Amino acid sequence: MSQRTLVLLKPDAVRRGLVGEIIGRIERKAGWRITALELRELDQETLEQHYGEHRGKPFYEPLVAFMASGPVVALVVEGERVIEGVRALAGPTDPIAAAPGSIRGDYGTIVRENLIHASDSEESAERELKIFFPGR
Ligand code: YYY
Ligand code: MG
Repeated sequence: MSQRTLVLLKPDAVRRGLVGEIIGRIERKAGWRITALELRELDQETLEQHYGEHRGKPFYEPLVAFMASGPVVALVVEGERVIEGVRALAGPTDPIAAAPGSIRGDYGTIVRENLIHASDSEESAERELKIFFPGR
């Protein structure tokens, strides 16, 4: 089942020079394709839409501030079961709990600075792709 997902390489990944490494892992999965890619800074409105489900939680304000602290790389990735697949490559939210071999497990220590966002369902992917790549 071919799908599309939104991936964000967060400001920590860009600052630490891990963009090539992370994109390389995605590219090497057989049959997946990057169909859009852009370095950009995220404004408050975009972040409020993107992370709206977390508004009111204790980590929300620092999360939004972190996501606005530098450029991110936004990608559209297409391919077989790519929504579940990129989530598996990323690993769970807490990088210390994430298994070695996953992106978060290999490079992260802090929950907020966990390197990568990936849509978590078909519904989220559709909603998030509209925010970041309207008209695609
Ligand atoms: O989908 P995923 O990114 O794995 O986690 P979410 O539960 O949707 O949280 C979004 C984002 O918020 C997470 O990637 C880091 C941050 N965060 C946090 O800073 N502290 C928490 N306790 C939970 C999440
Ligand atoms: Mg999430």
